[in-house]
Amino acid sequence: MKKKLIGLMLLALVLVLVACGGNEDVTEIENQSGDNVSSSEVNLVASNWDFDEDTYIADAGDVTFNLTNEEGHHGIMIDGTDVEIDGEGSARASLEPGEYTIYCSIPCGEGHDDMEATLVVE
Ligand SMILES: [Cu+2]
Repeated sequence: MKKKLIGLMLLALVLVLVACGGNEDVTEIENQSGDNVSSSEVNLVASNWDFDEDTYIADAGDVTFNLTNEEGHHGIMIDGTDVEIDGEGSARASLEPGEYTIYCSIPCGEGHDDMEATLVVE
């Protein structure tokens, strides 16, 4: 993870030196590394009876999950992982690339069974 970041920084530095005055390239690299940092964190917002996204995407490795309840009282558990949050809070796990299913972990009412989302770890 850190090696990747250092690699990106070196690449950005080389591009800055090579493309002297080419501002567009520099901006692109900055955006790229910004995305990489933020995708190790997954923010979920639960309401009655849905999550705010159908699919969440994260980088393989350590991923932090943050759950907020916008409406109702919900939790999450993620199939094949130790991740479980009851109500609001955070959990962290080291994840291999793959596709996982996120479920609501709290019987929250009539739409509980529909509360599913997909997590894609790349
Ligand atoms: Cu539920």
